[in-house]
Amino acid sequence: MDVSRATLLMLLATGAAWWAARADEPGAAERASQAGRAGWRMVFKSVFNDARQFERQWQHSGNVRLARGLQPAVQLGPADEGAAHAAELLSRPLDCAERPAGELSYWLIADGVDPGEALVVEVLTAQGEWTLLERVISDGRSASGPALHVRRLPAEALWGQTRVRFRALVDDADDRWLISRVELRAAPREVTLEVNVRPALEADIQVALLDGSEQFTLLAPGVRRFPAATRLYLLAPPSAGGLTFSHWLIDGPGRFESARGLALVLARRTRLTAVYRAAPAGQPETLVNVYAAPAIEARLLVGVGAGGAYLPVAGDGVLPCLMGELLTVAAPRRTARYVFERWVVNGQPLTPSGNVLRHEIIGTDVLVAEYALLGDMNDDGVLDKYDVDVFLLALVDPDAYRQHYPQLDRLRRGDINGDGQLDVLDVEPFVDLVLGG
Ligand SMILES: [Ca+2]
Ligand SMILES: [Ca+2]
Ligand SMILES: [Ca+2]
Repeated sequence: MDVSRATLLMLLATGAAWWAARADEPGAAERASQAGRAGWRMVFKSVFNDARQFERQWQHSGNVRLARGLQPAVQLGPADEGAAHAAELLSRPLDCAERPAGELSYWLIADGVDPGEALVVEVLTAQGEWTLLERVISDGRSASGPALHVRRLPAEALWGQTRVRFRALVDDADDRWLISRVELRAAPREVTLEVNVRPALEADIQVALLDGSEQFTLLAPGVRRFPAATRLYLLAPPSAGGLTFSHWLIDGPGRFESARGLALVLARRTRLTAVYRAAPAGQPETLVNVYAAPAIEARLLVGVGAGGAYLPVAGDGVLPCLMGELLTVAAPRRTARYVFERWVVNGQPLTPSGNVLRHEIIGTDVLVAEYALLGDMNDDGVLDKYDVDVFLLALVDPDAYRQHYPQLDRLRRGDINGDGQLDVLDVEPFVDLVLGG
């Protein structure tokens, strides 16, 4: 008994040093589990430092008790008075419903356990069966510290009442399995988006995630699952099967949206229908050309309708539209090298011109976002040594600059670091730009 106690203390001391070294960091289990899995949420966490919480979180049978080391743990075993028995630790039901993936992690020390003896880790499936996650077999050697175990849950365990079970056959007075920090994490809940077309047609719906992470074409009728609370923008084609877009129906006949572009947050299962009808007079399909000149590093954003959501389009976007439709196009105010100057609509410069353009389609329209080179203070289209004196003029004598270049906005061109001021802090980035250009 004493020997085993000494072994245990030594192991715990080793483990404590190990834990202490990581005390200020996020848990290693956390890091291991979250690597490349942004947005995963904790479903269950047990750290075994509170007896009442332990009894709420777990059922147990056999010799199972909390262990007071520096790192709190739960201990399966030893065999009381040498009587072999099954020690079992069973979590309360855990809700993993609608989670696309899940993962169990825990830390384990096998102390005094004979070679070949095993700890069995299982989860309860929706069919009511226990499925093996891991069988940890002791090699009989002393561990140098707790070891992290991470296991993916099988799909059958992703339901509303799953449970985690640890069990071991304990047959000696010094057998101890020490488990600490049990965590179950899962990917965010998913909800279903169903997109239909009326009458029964096929249509390519453009879909963009509003966080900018993804853009794709969904063939409707079609179904796709997304993490709950995903913000989406959908754009129906202007025509399908010889018919013209009329409106969107959202979750049945209750709500509708007349613009082809539809922004929504997926809070729950959602059904959308794109409704098409015979083309009304004066609303034929047309092509609209939207691009930036010169081509900038960033994308323009095009919204169809008055809604505030946009579909990113590449530098030379040709967009099928309907006559009379309202487009909202947002050009980035600036990029690392360029600054927005004005919109030119069908050859006509708009002055003054904000970077967000609202335009009603009147034909085969061409919408151009014109950009100037950041730091091109004399407006000759190049960035070179001839801009240096002019930059200094704009910096020290704004009135004189205005007299020389009445058509130019000194702040837009000269605020190189983008802090809203043209001042000495822009000198160094300006020099970098000139040398780099
Ligand atoms: Ca044993
Ligand atoms: Ca210049
Ligand atoms: Ca500045």
